[in-house]
Amino acid sequence: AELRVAVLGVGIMGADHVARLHSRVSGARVVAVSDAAADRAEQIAATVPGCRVIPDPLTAIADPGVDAVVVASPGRFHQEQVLACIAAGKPVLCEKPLTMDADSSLAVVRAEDAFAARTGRRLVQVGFMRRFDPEYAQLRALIAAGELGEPLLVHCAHRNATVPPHFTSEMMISDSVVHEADVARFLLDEDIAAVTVLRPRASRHAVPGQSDPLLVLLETTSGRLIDVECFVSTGVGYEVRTEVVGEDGSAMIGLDLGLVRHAAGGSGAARATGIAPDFRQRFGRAYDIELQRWSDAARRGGIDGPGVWDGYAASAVCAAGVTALRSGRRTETRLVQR
Ligand code: ISE
Repeated sequence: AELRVAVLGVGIMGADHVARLHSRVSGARVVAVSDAAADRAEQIAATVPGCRVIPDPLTAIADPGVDAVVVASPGRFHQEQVLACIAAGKPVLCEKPLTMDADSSLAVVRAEDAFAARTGRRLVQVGFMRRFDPEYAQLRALIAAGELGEPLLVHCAHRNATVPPHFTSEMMISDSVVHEADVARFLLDEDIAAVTVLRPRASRHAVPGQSDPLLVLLETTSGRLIDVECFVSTGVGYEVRTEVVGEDGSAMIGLDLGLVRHAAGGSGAARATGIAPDFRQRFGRAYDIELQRWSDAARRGGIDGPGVWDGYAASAVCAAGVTALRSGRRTETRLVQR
């Protein structure tokens, strides 16, 4: 039978997932949407025949006509909504971050562990879509096959053209660098032990009072280093690059072929240089693969991708990152024993 999906939160990402589930994912149907903005919910529901608006997200989760849930609401609502999905025994794809801090992520880990102990099934997948991007998968396979020798360093650039005016430097860590926190764990198969954040001179395009760009240094448990340039007001486009440097070679993904210089100046420049305007284009294929695999797994009652532990580990890195940002000091990550 078709998977009947409720999408909670239909902002940029949620609306994109509704369109994806409707037109590109097979075996799934969006039957309900929910959003704090009623007019937005109506507008998105109208794009899918038979899709209802259920204003209260917890009512949508409990609805007997809903088999599985996509959580794309603002991060502060994730914990309550994901816990409700676990209580209802419904598979959920939760956009990153899993929750707003490490303790609340750990609470979700424990709730899902209890469910898994009873049923043998995992219910919560976290929306780290880069794991489904063919280039990232290729890079991981290259490392795993030993083709680069021992990986030693990872250089990352994470740039957005613009972010909304409420986007703080803390959010640069917890909403943006959270992806690199997961990518580092995914590529290197180990945890992040410490975080340091440097604040270079701010761009004049930075949200007033915020430090943009940031330079974030992640240290893995075995002593590998990952540097992340996070710059969210470049005016150029969406640039996400990752280069792994190993003992026997290096490999880089996310390059726009044939380009040397990227000038600011709006969409024209971005289009001329082949840079994606935002994550929906750059990771469109990754999202399609992610949602198809999630939906196939959800029809069998489970998940197929990064789970709550990955969400918790990333939350713990971001918590250390926010402390490091505020204090200017190297901050160790605190993870409970798995
Ligand atoms: C956004 O929430 C994302 O997840 C994007 O991938 C990231 O590039 C952006 O900085 C975030 O705001």
